[in-house]
Amino acid sequence: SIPSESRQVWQKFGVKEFGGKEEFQQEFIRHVETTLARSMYNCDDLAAYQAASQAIRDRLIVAWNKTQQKHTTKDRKRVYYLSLEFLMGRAMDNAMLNAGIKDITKSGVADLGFKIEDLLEQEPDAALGNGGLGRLAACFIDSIASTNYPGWGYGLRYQYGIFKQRIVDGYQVESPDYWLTFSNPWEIPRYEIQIDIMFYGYTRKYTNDDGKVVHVWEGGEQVQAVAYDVPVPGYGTETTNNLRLWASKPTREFDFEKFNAGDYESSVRESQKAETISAVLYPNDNFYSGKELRLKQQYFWVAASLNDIVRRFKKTHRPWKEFPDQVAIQLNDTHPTLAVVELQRILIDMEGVEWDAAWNIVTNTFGYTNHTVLPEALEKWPVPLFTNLLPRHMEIIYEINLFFLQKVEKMFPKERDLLGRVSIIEESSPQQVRMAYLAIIGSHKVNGVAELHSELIKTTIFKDFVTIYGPDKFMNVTNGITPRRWLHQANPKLCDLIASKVGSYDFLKDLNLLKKIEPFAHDPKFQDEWVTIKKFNKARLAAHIKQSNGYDVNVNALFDVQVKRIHEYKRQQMNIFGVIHRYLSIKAMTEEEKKEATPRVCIFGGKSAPGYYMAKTIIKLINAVSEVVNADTDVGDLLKVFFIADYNVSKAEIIVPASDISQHISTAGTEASGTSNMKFVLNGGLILGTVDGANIEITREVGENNIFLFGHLAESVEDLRHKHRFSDVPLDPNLEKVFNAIEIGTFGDPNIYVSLISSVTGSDYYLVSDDFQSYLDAQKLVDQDFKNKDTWVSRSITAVANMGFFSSDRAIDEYAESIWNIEPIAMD
Ligand code: H53
Repeated sequence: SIPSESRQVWQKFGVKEFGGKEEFQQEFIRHVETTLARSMYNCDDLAAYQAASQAIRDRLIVAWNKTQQKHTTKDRKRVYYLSLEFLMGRAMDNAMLNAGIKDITKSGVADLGFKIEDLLEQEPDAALGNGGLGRLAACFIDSIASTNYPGWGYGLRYQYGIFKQRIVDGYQVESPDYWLTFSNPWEIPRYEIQIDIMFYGYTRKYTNDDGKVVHVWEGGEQVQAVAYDVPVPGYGTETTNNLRLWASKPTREFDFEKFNAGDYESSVRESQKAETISAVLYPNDNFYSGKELRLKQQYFWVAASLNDIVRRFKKTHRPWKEFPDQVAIQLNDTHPTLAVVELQRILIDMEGVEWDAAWNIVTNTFGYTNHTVLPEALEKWPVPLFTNLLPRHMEIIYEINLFFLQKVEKMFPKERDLLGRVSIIEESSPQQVRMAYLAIIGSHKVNGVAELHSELIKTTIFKDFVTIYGPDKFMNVTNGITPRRWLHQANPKLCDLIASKVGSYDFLKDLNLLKKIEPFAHDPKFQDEWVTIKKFNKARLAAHIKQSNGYDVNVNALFDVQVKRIHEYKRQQMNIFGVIHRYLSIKAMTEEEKKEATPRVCIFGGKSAPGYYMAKTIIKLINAVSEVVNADTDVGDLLKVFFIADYNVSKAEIIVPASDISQHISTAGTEASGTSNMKFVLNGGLILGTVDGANIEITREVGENNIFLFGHLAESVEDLRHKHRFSDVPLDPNLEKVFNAIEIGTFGDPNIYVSLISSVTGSDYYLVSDDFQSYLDAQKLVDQDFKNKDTWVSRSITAVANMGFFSSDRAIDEYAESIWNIEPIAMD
């Protein structure tokens, strides 16, 4: 370290955070002229965005350094959030807001000849996630920083994020998302942090001089993990946490021999193979696909992260048993479950800790969040594949399983089937490693993400584990969203209006303060302003639709939105069948009836997994209906249908504030929580939804008059499915009309939709027919209620006023208190 006599010089010239506009401008120009080697004569929007983000980034780094120093000297327990996805979206606007420099940068760039909005548009989304799970991780790290908790995120630095979606001839076409073309100003490469990671090889054991059996894993392939740090600034605090993303590189010695022998090509090929590990995000949401490269990604990321965490702990020279007092690790779904095994391996094989003591440390360190009950999403790795890639880990899993099953047998000696049911190894052919069971056994707490979901996991997929561990190990933490991005950034005008009544912007930190607008729900002036802002947001979306889909839309129509990943369980098919039903009804209307009808704009958006045939067919149908309906002059303004291509975080920021109604209509019991439901209501839209996931708690908070619920309840789903399987359930008559229209070719070649229709006329696993009438009834109510403008707007205001509970700050406080046992560290 630096000798004390030199420190003065360091301190004298230490970089300070810029405070005012001029300092920002100075930094901006310095970056244009030096970092980018340009000048005022060739500085376009892209260069200006880059210079501005460099200046802002420098400021974040100063705060980041202070925070990390503070956290290190305070020496308190930290949380590490392990997530294979962080769906961050754009960083610049968020960084300006959280750092409190939005106004100075805005007017700063204006003086220099730029519009801040144009610069913000230059930034590509950091789209390192698929959907809800990845976006939740992004909201959570924002909240961890904003509430001053010491915490890091660990993930993978994919070179390709979620694919870009285009619509060609009504079909989804994917193209790669190479988001790093112009380099990424928001990351700090840490080339000095390199960690060797091994795959394959073999295990061997021997007895050492002390008579102890030692296990070694050797002879495998090595790759290197390099760290890239992304500063995560908290809102209204100096706390700036870290998101560390790992990239894979070939090791220095990589195929040195081949290279030396002149076999350059195959040497280079091998080294490229190392880089593919972190190259691309798997594009499945809520679906497990057992690819070896995916397991490699998981181990690569988990091993690098644990090596890093352990190294940091060892610097404190504490005894191992204190590890859980310093470190909490949260497993975001089962993707990082290998961390349980890797920590046990480090402790017993590398650090010489006894098995039981090590296992105690492990289980006290980890918490596991389950995000789904869908069977097709649960990870199960084939034992042969696993054994080949990670032979030592497989041995350790067998041991963990053995000790666990011995314990269960002792507790329930008469329950012969129980052991097979809870075993980590499924006795199929080939055998499979059940990752969720491993995560439960390796953690001290298991949580679901909304009340219904947390009850469901206790009574269905993890029932036996509740019997074994008792109910206290299982809990609920209802998801939340960050009001910084999903209110301030997406809807600045609404934010200003709310602030005028709350008296400050403090609701961005304490969302319960929204309650203060409730008294104005019936205030005509406030209502007027509320409606004007909604119109403004609808016009903004209309402009986007004009640009992307080429149509003018009527901003006075009811904007009805369903944007999320396309999945049968989310039932976009039910929505589009409902749209067809509406279309047929309009076609049958008299002119008089048409005058009474409520005009609608139905907006869809979302990506399908590239290999998901049924989801792709649903997208095709939406586009086919859109084409027919929008061109039908009989219909006019009464109905318009749009599919907005390439739905992502930045588009959500435009779409969400513009909705009057958004649809969250999953089959009851299938959507663990949903988080876009929260975003829409927070922005003054009402929900049309099923009694599922967080819709239930939203209803509790905003009141059942302020939400449109319909459909069967989760408790009836099994019975209904049973009926479909074992008897002839008649198809809903309105749905039958819809299917007839499709089958006679109203929307083009009916052959395309045969399997989609028979998925409903057959077993109807997602109960589309069972819920269809109830769905249409709810839609009818929406049409009627929307005509009564005064009540509609007061419901919208009341709903927003009661959304405080859904801040991710609240969710993080609950995790911190009941799972992580960590406390905030104030930055004074
Ligand atoms: O996680 C969200 C939930 C949502 C759930 C989603 C999710 C994924 O996006 C991917 C995999 C998975 O197991 C779950 O579907 O209901 O809101 C965050 O908890």
